[in-house]
Amino acid sequence: MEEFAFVRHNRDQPSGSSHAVAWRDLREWIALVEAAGELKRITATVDPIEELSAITFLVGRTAETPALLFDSLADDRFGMRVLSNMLGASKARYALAVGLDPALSTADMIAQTRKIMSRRIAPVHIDKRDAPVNEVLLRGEDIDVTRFPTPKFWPGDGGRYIGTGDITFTRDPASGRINVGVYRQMTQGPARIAMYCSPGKHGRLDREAWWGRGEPCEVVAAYGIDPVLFMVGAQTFAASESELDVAGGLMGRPVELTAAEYVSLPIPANAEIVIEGLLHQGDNAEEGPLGEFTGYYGNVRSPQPVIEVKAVHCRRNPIMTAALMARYPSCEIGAYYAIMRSARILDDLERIGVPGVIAAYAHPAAASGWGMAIVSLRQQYPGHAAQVLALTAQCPAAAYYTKWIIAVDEDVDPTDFDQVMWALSTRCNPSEDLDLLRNTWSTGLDPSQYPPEARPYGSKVLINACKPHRHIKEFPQATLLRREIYERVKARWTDYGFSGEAPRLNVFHEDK
Ligand SMILES: Cc1cc2nc3c(=O)[nH]c(=O)nc-3n(C[C@H](O)[C@H](O)[C@H](O)COP(=O)(O)O)c2cc1C
Ligand SMILES: [Mn+2]
Repeated sequence: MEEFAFVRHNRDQPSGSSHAVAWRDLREWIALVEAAGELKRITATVDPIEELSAITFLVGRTAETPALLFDSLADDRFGMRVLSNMLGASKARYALAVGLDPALSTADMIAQTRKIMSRRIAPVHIDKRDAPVNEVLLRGEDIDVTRFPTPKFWPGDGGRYIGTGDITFTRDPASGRINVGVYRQMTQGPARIAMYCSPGKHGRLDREAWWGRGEPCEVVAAYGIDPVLFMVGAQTFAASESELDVAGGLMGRPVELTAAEYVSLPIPANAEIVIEGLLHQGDNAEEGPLGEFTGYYGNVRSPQPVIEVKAVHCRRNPIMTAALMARYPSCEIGAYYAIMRSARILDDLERIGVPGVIAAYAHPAAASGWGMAIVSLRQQYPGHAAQVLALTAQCPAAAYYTKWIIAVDEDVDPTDFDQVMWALSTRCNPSEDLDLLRNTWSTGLDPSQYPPEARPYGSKVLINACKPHRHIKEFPQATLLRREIYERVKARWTDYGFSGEAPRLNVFHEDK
């Protein structure tokens, strides 16, 4: 296929570790997910204004949701394509992006993610002439980003959003660290794009540091990008750390960068669409609202800094990556986000040193993994569950937004909602087992509080759904199968006339 045929001189040998992922760029990853039956190509001409997002939303309501590649967009003079639902609710596409086995259970994927997310591999620089992103280069009068078939997602959105499934590079002027963040960007004019970066985000801290020196802030943004750079761009790492090194670690090989035309920042060499530009202090434009991951319109329209676009790089027939923000499971922030956030909660609890923690899950249906965290533990001493609840509630990975923190025993799998409901309904006595934390770290995007000014302060409920420790010895036995009987039934499964394999069990009856 022509679109997968671009070959660069030095791209055959994966450098770095032997765990390198089986793709080089977005196109190779698309080929991989297509071979796995995880891609749907839409050849009918689709309007990027509300129709593309409507299709993405509706496809995302069903259980198996493929990534969607829109080949033909109305009024497109650029031969552009749009990829939506890149990762979404699919654990398989996440696995294919980071080189894990798509058949792993969610709990095993979280455990594997902890390993690969702790690796760091620094990026490498390749020659401009070898960078696929330089197939097309536009400067000066030739730049007109309003010609791109950029989506408008929801009826109440403030405009067309070129940047949703994006990444943005900024540099800390003091340390030189390059940050990668996913920040929404609304098209304003041929060479003007407004960017919303909320307080405390590293892109915003970098911008303020440059302005503090009286200089404009250089920006590089990619609007068609591979899934790993997109995923790490949307995770919070230490302000001093570059997400480029984390992306290298996840891929098992370095991110490839190349020199830009105008700014001193590098650009991602294998991206589909990249802009270079400057943020000038005081140059603002009205931005927002945008339908958000909460399933509501978030911030009101407000003036936000504008990127003055100095250069556009793209591949021929570039693929824009567009992230629909909506209620789960139609939201781009889905399985991958839940897995990564859960991995980081477990990392935090391990660092603190609390014993007995088995597993954790931040289910994506809870406002894209932000609303709830469930942790399982093997209770070892009085107050153990209360300790795990309090530490989970305020550990860096879980503190933001999370309203519901639930502790369950080791026989309950936090990734299985049916089991969690069972524990809540049989081991939790609300008058004894609920505690509240008030004035906690939250966000203006949580619509549940009034007046809206109160919203940055949240509250949390700690729910102990473990067996009551005081009565743990006399607590009734759960009805479980005897292991020998289970093994026998499993071995004879097809003799009974059932197809496939017997369901997996990992807890069994023990004689008291
Ligand atoms: C699709 C998507 C859109 C996002 N939009 C924004 C945004 O407009 N502004 C913002 O501050 N954060 C946004 N985020 C969250 C940030 O990407 C996230 O907080 C990330 O940690 C920011 O990087 P930083 O920690 O290096 O600042 C978005 C995340 C995703 C996945
Ligand atoms: Mn960062």
